[in-house]
Amino acid sequence: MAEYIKFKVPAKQVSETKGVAELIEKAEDEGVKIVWHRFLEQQPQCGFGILGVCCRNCNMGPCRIDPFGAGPTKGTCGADADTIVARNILRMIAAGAAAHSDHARDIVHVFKGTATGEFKDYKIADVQKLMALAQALGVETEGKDENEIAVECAHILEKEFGKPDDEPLRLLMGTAPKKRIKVWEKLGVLPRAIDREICECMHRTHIGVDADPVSLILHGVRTSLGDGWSGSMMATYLSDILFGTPKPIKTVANLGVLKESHVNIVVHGHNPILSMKIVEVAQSKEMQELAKKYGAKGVNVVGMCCTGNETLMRLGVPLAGNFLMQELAVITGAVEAMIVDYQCIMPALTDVAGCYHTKLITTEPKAHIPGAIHIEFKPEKADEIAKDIVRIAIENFPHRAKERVEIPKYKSEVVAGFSVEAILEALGGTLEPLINALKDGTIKGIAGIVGCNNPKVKHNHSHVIIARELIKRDVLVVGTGCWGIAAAMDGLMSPEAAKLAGDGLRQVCEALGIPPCLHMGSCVDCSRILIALGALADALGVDIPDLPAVGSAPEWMSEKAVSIGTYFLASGVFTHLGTIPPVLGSQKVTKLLTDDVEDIIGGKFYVEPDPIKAAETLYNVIIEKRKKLKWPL
Ligand code: SF4
Ligand code: MSK
Repeated sequence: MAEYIKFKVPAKQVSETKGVAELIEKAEDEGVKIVWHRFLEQQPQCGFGILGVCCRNCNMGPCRIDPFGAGPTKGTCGADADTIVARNILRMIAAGAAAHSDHARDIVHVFKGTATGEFKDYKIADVQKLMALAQALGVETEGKDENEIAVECAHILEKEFGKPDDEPLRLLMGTAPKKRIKVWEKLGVLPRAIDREICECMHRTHIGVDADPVSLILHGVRTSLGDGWSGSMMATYLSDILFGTPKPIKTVANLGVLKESHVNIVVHGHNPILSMKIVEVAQSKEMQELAKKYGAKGVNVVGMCCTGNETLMRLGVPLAGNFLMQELAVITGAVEAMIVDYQCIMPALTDVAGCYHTKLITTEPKAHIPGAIHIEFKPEKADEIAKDIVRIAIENFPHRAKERVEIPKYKSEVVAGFSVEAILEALGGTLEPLINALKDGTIKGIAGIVGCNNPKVKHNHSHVIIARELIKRDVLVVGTGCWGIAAAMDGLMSPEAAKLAGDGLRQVCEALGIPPCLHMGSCVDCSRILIALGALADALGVDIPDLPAVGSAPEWMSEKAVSIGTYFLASGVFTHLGTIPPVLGSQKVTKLLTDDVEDIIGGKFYVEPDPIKAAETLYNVIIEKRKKLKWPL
């Protein structure tokens, strides 16, 4: 139903990505509100919230602290700005770590059921990766078949969530570099169990428990480590075991991947368990033939956000866009069904889908959206459910209003699929060539760029500017999440983009036939970046903070990004944030996170909204690290 749009969006200015402006204009012409309109309606946003100084952790509140000291300096219970800001950040970390780790729990469930034979629609696709997992967990493999090994691994991983002892997480201990583990041990932040640390975040931030900002933030570090080195890590390992470890694969990205002649299905969310099945079923002869019966030329599945990254990395499924583009896909008028699992799915999608013929199908018991069709996913019936869903999409094709279809023509070539294993293979099976290129300065350093979109900043602008500026300076860029999609749509993930790199990086990329920006996967696959950094540090005999490596989340918005940023920092990485976190209401917390923490843990946050300045600083940090290693500049 058409809505009154009070504030028009300056469509040509809000995005770096081709095709976005024309669809925003289409939305306005058709009276459909999308994220940018709702964001404008929210202005001005609450200053207390922006500074992180509001608290509603109990019903004596809500309380807010006057940042200028003219009003109250303490909440009703006596909590000051430092306590409130630290508590709020800790709750963000808890939510982010919970999202990643609960995603992991779902995959452990399917992995275990596959190994025991309960879930017949899945199989162990990568035995080598299973063996690597067994080794990391200390599982004896001699004389056992792969299913026995998998069941043993699954039992250990299940316990990672809630084991009652104080032993550190097994997967972290088996994958993190020893030097890092020592630092965390000394600080007392080795995580014991994933759920326990998350639960303790909630306990500590309840009224009248932990009031010390340092102690609160340190527990945030502990919780985030449980996410990065165990929760997210196991999601990556198990997805690789079940669906194959990604290898370089060619495809295309941007809204132009939708096809006017086909039934279009968008898979959106984060978990690959159902989406991989949707792709498999949609490509079957049966479904392609059925589509023809309904007047289409076939079925076209495309990806959105991190579910899109998962199907991209392993099957080369084209990417339709990233976080801020989910509604735009529907606005093309060419999407028969959007199938969602969880995380980063805007509830507004039902309103937008209601303006077109698109069916929004939710599939997860923990993610319902009013107005959507809910078809609950069950791993024991994966193929059957996937078929039902694809059939609904096909049967919806005749309802498409052809005169309202407008698909932007843009799409860019992408080579994605750069797991650590794939990078090693491209290097000839050893890190040696990369280490030599780093040491002699052919490549100056490595930057991991990750994270979301945020309507507070120009869509995909900082993502691509920082990447372009860094590759120009011979910094190899790797990354995940919505950054990966932004870079893909900008053409930075095609081998031809090597010409945009400095001479050194260009030579390396051309010799190996790889792009200067490497797509490493979805949000949970930030764990791949951790593994790569750990392996490099070990090979050089140094610790991660010594490496000429930096991190950046230029347009982050989600609580998961707070957890990711924190475990990057805790892993010793200088980490840039391009949108401002809600900490400025406390000088103490701000200083702790952007300065003091570096001395104790090796990494810190650096906040800079300007992408050019940020890229310069990131490069300078790399140069400083090179100086300390006595490597040529
Ligand atoms: Fe206010 Fe303290 Fe309750 Fe927070 S916990 S709402 S600061 S009284
Ligand atoms: S999808 S968490 S908007 S990266 Fe992983 Fe994108 Fe951020 Fe969601």
